[in-house]
Amino acid sequence: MSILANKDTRAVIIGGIAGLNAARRMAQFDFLVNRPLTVQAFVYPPEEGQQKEIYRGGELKNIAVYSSLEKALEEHPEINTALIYIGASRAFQSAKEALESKGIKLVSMITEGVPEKDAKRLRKLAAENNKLFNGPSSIGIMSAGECRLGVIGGEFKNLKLCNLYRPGSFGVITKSGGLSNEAMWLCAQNGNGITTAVAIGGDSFPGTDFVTYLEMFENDPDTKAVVIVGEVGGTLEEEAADWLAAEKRRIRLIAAIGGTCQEVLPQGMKFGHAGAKEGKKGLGSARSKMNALRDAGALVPDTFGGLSKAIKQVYEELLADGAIKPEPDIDEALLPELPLKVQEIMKQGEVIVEPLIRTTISDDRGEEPRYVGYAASELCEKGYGIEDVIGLLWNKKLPSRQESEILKRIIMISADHGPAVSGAFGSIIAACAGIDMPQAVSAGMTMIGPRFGGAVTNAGKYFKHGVKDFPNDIPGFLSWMKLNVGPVPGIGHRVKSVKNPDKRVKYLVDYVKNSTSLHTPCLDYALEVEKITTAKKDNLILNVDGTIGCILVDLEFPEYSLNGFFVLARTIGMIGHWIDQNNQSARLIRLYDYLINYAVKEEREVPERK
Ligand code: Q5B
Repeated sequence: MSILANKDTRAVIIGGIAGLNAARRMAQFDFLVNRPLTVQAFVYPPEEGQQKEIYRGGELKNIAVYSSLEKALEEHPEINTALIYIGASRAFQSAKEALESKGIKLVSMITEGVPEKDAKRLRKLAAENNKLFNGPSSIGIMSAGECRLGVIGGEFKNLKLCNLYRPGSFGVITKSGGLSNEAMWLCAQNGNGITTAVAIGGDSFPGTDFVTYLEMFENDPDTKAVVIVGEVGGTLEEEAADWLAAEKRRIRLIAAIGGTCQEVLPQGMKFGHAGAKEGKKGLGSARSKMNALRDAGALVPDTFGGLSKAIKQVYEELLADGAIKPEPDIDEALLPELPLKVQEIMKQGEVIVEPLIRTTISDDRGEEPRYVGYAASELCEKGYGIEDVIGLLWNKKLPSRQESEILKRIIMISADHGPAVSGAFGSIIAACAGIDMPQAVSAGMTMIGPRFGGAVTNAGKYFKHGVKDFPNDIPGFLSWMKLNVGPVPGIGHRVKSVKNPDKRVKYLVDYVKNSTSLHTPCLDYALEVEKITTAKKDNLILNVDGTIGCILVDLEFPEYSLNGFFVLARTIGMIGHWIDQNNQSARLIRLYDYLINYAVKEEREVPERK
């Protein structure tokens, strides 16, 4: 058996991230002793509605966060314990609510810095409601083989080393969290382990005293002895001594008291815990506590170092009396192990995981992104530009200076073409409808397709095909296109024509051909095609998509990357249009009737339904 917590304990944690960490530690213990999750719910208003992920071994559980204790208890009536992990300013109110809640029997608080008057009020409230309030400043409660409340016990391997997977015969009561772990370890090494260990917290006015817990241990037949780790300050140890002396007790009492060093230090000095301070005239000194406990019949070693020996002595006496039987040896290898994370197993070379995706262009696992191996900041420092990053990420090659200049011009020249074109118009309508930037720009983006802007890839593809399969036969190429594809991508424009040439096209062609040494078979072929198509119709010029597509093919960019240049460049323009409309606080657009040809039926009567 155990006191305070057992396999039926179900807890709510009131608090944020620290509470989540505690819940994760508690779930490790649940896994070790093969019990259902202890933590059933969180209460933390800022994260209401969230689900917190907790692993019980390899099993993933989602624990709901509620805005109030009332709501948590409504959904989880099985909760009987509350752990307070919230800041000092709200700890009192949370603990009060928990103590006043019907189903909750035990409230344990880790919060430090709770005002003494509040701690006293909570203690009183607990007594009035016939409940237990443990803490403040308590690391928690551990019932071996049954339940862990809080982070008490430390990491998983420590739980095993302290035999906490099964009950022993020693109860533990400490003020200090750290020493509760130490005491559990000593009970495992020198005895057969613990039934329950309670850290009551080191404040001056703990919610529950030693005597209350001693009474509980006395009534727990499995607890044969209790280890108290006390310290200078307060009267809890003296009260424990009085309790022990008052009548014949079933349990043996071992007590280690910290703070005898006070004897060589200035009087009245305060130690680590808020309550660890000797009173006036040596009241509450470690020495007086030790004497009182010894006089009452407790086994009290001179120093903490003597605690091992004392526990061993009592354990052997209990064995000799037949009060306890030696625990059968447990094969540690049979105890569950926390599942390793995939990364850890991979490191050990024991598993091969097939990657879900493969990347060949960038890597962010170091201090900064590397594009095809080159650190982004180094590219900046060495004077490279956005066009070089494009070369790396889209073509896995660092362009030459001449190639970069061409790419830069392509982007600059196609960044925008006024508000009338499909893409910009789409973004403008969206902006006027109050749509946010990413969605408004996407509205424009959806326009990019075979007729508008999205002909770059296919222009590159088919002109390349022409160069290869119809090198000296442009009419043959055009017939093949008509038969197999339709309009030649990259040829034709809605408003540009031989008489109204597209200056952008002219500029790009001139620049590439006259200012660079790029070999341009694809562009040359397209210009020959243009001669034939414009002879048929004035507007069937090599358009901006076609020109860009051919130049990019000549720059050896992958075919399917080519539309990316129009997409990228035009994103700049569409963002500009969105900002522009917003700057003007533009109003919602509705088409005027005169812009619509209503080619519809005359108004008529709806026939009766048959
Ligand atoms: N015909 C661009 O057409 C447009 C023909 C053709 C043979 C062709 C059309 C087309 C291929 C796709 C393309 C990119 C839809 C254009 C761009 C960016 C922009 C936009 C901006 C910017 C225009 C009339 C007659 C018909 C057709 C024939 C047309 N195209 N024949 N090959 N390629 N091109 N798109 O004027 O005998 O009368 O039946 O699909 O490259 O988007 O500024 O606005 O920067 O924003 O509406 O520059 O050319 O003509 O389709 O009514 O055809 O010409 O067979 O002949 P239109 P349609 P017929 S650049």
